[in-house]
Amino acid sequence: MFYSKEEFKEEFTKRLGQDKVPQTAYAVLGAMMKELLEEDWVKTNQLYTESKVKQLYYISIEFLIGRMLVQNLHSLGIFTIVQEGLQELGFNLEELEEMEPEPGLGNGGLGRLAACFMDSLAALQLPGHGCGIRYKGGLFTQQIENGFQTEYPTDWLREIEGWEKRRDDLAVEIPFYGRLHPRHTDIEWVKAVPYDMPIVGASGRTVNTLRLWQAEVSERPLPAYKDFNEYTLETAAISDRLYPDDSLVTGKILRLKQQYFMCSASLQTIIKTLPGPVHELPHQVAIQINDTHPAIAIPELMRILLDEEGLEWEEAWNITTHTISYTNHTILGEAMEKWDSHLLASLVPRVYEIIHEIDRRFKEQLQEQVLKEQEFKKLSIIDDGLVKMAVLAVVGSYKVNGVAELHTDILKNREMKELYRQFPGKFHNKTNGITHRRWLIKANPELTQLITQSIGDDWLKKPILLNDLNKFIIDASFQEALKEVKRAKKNQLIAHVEKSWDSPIDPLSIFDIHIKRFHGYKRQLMNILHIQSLYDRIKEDSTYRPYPRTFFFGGKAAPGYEFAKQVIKLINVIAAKVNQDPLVRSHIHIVFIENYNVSHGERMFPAADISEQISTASKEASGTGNMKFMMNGAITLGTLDGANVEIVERVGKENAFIFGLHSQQIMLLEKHKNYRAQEVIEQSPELKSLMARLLSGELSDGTENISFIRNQLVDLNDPYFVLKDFHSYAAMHEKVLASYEDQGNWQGMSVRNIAESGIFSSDRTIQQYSDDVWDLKKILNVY
Ligand code: 4GP
Repeated sequence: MFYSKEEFKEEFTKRLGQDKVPQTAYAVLGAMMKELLEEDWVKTNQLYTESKVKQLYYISIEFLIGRMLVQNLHSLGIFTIVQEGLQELGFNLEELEEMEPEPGLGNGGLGRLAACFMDSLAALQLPGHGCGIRYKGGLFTQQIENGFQTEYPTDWLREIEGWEKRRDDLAVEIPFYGRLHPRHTDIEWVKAVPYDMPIVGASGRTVNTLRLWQAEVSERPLPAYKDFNEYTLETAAISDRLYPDDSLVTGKILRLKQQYFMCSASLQTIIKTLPGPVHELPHQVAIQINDTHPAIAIPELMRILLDEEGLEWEEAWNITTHTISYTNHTILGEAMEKWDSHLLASLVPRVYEIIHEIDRRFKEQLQEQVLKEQEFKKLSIIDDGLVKMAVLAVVGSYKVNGVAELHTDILKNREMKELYRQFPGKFHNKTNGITHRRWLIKANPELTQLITQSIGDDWLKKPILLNDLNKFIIDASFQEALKEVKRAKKNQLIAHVEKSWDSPIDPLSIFDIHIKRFHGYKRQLMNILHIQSLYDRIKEDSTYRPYPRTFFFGGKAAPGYEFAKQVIKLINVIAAKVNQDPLVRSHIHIVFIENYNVSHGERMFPAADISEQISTASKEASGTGNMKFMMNGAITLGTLDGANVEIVERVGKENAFIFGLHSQQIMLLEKHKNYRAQEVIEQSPELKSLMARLLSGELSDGTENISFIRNQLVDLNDPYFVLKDFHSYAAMHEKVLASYEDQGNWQGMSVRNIAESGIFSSDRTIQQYSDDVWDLKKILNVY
């Protein structure tokens, strides 16, 4: 360990030798970091084993962890030493950080939440680990070519000078296929090899583990019917890509294989390393399943308990339903997984048999009640030849939660109404959170410093203390300093973006940022249509010369999601037109950030003035980007959806820009089917003209086919209410402009947002999960 800059420099120089290129410097620094945390990692594990404390395993198909180097420097409390030391040796830490590939282990909110949770567990010194898949390629790399999203394979593992440790000694075998009777034979075994990544707790010595499984060929004999080459390819595919295309049955099989692979490997290891008898499992282990992807853990745990541990059904079921808990992250039907029974029965025959039995027993219980056919159907795990994983997840776990108050209410009263009636005690809310260590301390050291100068440094460990900033709301010098920070962050973002974006960005403009996956309900379409209407207005009305705004977009569309891809194209077409127009471009400017990822986010959240959170009310389960913006002083322009509702409750309506239909209104329109998009268009000359030009192709560059956008807005009657909310959205934008003119008030709003953001730290969320669901004890790694 080095305790001073001088010690660091000495050690670093010694290891670097004569080879002073940044690549070597990066490798040396990485190696030093790994050594530094190794001892704490080993000790933490020993401590957990010896003290037999209850441990949490968080199983998730995604972990969007972002780069680790600088985060780990912060956690180890040596960031400043290293940064300054490197500088004195002629290296730039930021430049070295850029060499670290971004782990491609996640897609969006679900995976980033899992990463924040890992960070908070370690920071709170709680014994909790992640279990996932070590995708070779992860999610695709997005490039914008001629305005279109094109997808390229990502190969982050090839480059990484890893933080991970391969653990051959802990490999396990996963059974696929085969015949069950008289006993399970003809199995295709797949070997699961764990790669462990350290998750370093903030300024503590706790180092938890993110265990990622890689699929490899097994040494066990293959069944006679199986071709070895085919088997090898199929095996490698399991840990090759995140979310393989599932439009064909081969893709569906692969997704299911991934899920079973991840769950079986994790559970086998958990059971194998259990310190006590297996019936004590619920006291020794908590297993959280992140959405339905790991729901197959429920029958798999049953399989292990019944077949390998020899327990009776009742006991095994009792253990399982006191060990596993489930978080739902979305009410979108498309994301509530349903698997074809035949597929399950063929791929994992014993697991399917168990699901069947769980369903049979549950239905038997239900027979004792008077239920309508529709209710019974909703409660069926197996229905119409499909296995409904969300129902299985609820029936098989002891706690079920939504991720924001509104979302949990919708689950209880609508989406899972029937299940909630059966199991009222299981349902609870845990509003999401974000780690302030990455999203404020790391991403925005300038703001961190300002806050610490103003209220001391206790907030670093207890982010709720950001509340103390409320006393600076009308403090002119604090406001001035905050403005300075924002300016600096905008300039840094510009410097970064301008390398790849060829039209200059005005640092004095309002930065209005919309970054998230592309999806109909997230309504990037509404944003771009509004920008087009601003363009028209500037051209037509010589008195309309609004304060300059830069609209940023970033995010990926799922490869098979044509509508979302057309929205990306539309944004880029309109961007080209707007940015080239000498009159318009001094008022509005559009920037599309290619291949948006965690590192981009770290630059964008701190630079934002406006946080676009404009989903159709009731559709966004929570959102976490909204919290990252807020913590960095941006003001929410949004609907009353997801956690926006709780943000507005904290800051007050006057410190946010809220517009649009409420969730109740949306749900009523959906229920009664009495929304007519065409009528809305007819009543608005502005929308009429916009739509006519959009649908005629005039807004596109002639190469683009907007049939999916047309289909959504016209044929499908605008299911996300883009047209219905358009005018209130536009009006709120005007209010933003007016408010920005009063800088004193604006800065006050910004302070208020930061001051109230502490509650949205994932430390709060994790503590609540721990208290209400997992029952973990804080363990100090002292030696
Ligand atoms: C996301 C939700 O869309 C988002 O609202 C929420 O904040 C996030 O999970 C974390 O809870 N869902 C997904 C998904 O990313 O794949 O379903």
